[in-house]
Amino acid sequence: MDIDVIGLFPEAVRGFCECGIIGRAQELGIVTVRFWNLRDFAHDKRRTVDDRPYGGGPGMVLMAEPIARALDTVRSGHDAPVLYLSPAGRVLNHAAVMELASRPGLIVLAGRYEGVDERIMRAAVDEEWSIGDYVLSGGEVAAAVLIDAVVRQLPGALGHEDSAREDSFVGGLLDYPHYTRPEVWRDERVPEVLVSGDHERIRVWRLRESLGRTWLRRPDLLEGRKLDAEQKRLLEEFKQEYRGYGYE
Ligand code: 9WO
Repeated sequence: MDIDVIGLFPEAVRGFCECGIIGRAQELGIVTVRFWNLRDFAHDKRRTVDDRPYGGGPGMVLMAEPIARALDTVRSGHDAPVLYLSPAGRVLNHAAVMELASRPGLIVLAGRYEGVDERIMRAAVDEEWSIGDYVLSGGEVAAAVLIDAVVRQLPGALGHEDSAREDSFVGGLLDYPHYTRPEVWRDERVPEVLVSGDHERIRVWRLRESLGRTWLRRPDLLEGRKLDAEQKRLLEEFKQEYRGYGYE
């Protein structure tokens, strides 16, 4: 997959893309992420990319021409839908991530200041995406989130394929709790089942914890979800134990 990031501070995204899973996916040739600075596409010596808004008001607006030139350059390499990150976009979730991960390439435009000239939005932006209902300092942060979520789902990116399938949102459940050494930390012991070596007991414990946590923290994820007999039983067990502690 080819991903191109265009903005005023594309280097802010580079750090996220050159370490960890995304960095290794690039080394393995699973994905190539390129970074394009709008100032390199300005047509004047002062490398102007923004100007005051027509109609007055605070702040600056990113000009259409540098964005158009950047897109022309990027698209000469590989054509792909142009995604713009803003709170007005379609909110990213796991299904959307999988949809984006199925594409051969992405061109991600990150805005700054008050936004971009509406004429380039109409002429060149294919899709608008949001990572949540809040306003950030720039689209770059959202671009990093989108790229990370998408690249993790590319075949081979995680190495241990099971991790992708086990990722809570693949199964539609929240994650079970994780523990590591030491076995006792400040007098708190790791749950006995996890050091029992009994893989079936561990699988059941983790499934019950995932179901229980989802019920407690994100009951909306369980709405309309068909649980099998084991899952129903385990969730009931969790609820009884939880109520047994007097929590409800
Ligand atoms: C900001 C905005 C606020 C409410 C409704 C629509 C909006 N569009 C923009 C916009 O284009 N902002 C630019 C990008 C300029 C200011 C910094 N930018 C930004 C993107 N802030 N917050 C985001 C963002 C992107 C994705 N998901 C959540 C927030």
